[in-house]
Amino acid sequence: VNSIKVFTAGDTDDNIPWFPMHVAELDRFANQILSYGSELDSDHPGFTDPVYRARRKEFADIAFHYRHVEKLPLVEYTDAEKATWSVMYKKLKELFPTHACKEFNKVFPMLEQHCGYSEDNIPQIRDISAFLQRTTGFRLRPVAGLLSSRDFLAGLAFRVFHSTQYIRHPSKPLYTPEPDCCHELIGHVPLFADPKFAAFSQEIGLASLGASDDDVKKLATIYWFTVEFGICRENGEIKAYGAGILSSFGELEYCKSDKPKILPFQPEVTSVTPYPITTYQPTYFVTESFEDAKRLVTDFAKTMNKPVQVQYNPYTESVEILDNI
Ligand code: NLE
Ligand code: FE2
Repeated sequence: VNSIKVFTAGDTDDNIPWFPMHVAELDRFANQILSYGSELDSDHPGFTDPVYRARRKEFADIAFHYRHVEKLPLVEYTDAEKATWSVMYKKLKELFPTHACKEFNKVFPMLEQHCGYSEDNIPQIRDISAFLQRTTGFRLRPVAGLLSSRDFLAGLAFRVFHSTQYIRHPSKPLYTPEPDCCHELIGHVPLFADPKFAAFSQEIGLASLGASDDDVKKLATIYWFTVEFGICRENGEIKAYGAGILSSFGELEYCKSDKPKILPFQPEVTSVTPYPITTYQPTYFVTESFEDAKRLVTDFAKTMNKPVQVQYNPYTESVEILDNI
């Protein structure tokens, strides 16, 4: 029998890593980013572009100061930014019918209808988040830079997706190793409107709460090979559902070529497979269905030996710790 004990933040045992208990506690992550979104590496295409760098700082500052109680920030994009979006959008749209999974292709027209998706408009996270809340309860919040895997995955437990708002540098529209609004809004958002995919994503997040560093790393790798770079088969044909593929014209074509290695999604294997972050993936894992993938993650989480088991309560928007008696 499971009885439910309601904890508040900081109440958990000292040897369990801290995790948010209520969705508003995700605010704590807003200011603990690993690198601020405006600090570009020397090999970044925007490194020597002062206009781009200043813009990145504006976006980072908006996210740094955002709090859960506030309305999501609206952004006015410049003509140059819209032009980059437009290039991406048109090219990707050509490939979606043949290269994206059916769940993606079902949602995409709804986003065009309800959320301002079009080749001349970069949609606003405020509108998208409202749409997602009505469909699966997912929502977006802006993020100022790179979060730790632990913090990022914890968001998913609450059906919250941390989303960047800036756009990639115009010199490299068809592939960037870094997430940007094209990647988040075109790659991730459509699938978060699918109930089964939403449940699968949340499952990874719930498994991460209170997990050891080692287990968080494994879950982050599972996240990478599914939510970011997952593929599936439809009538024997490879289709992409991972956001990192769906937002990159180059990788979307590549994933269906004979170059990558394709293996079945198996958490024990997938969670320890190394991957590059700045090139196309040499290996993809195929999932049978989102329900099946969720079941595999649930089973995998049971082998993790976590000190606490949690469940999400959508009425209170909090997680509850289950006491096994
Ligand atoms: N490579 C992807 C793109 O160009 O949109 C972004 C991947 C972010 C993990
Ligand atoms: Fe992503």
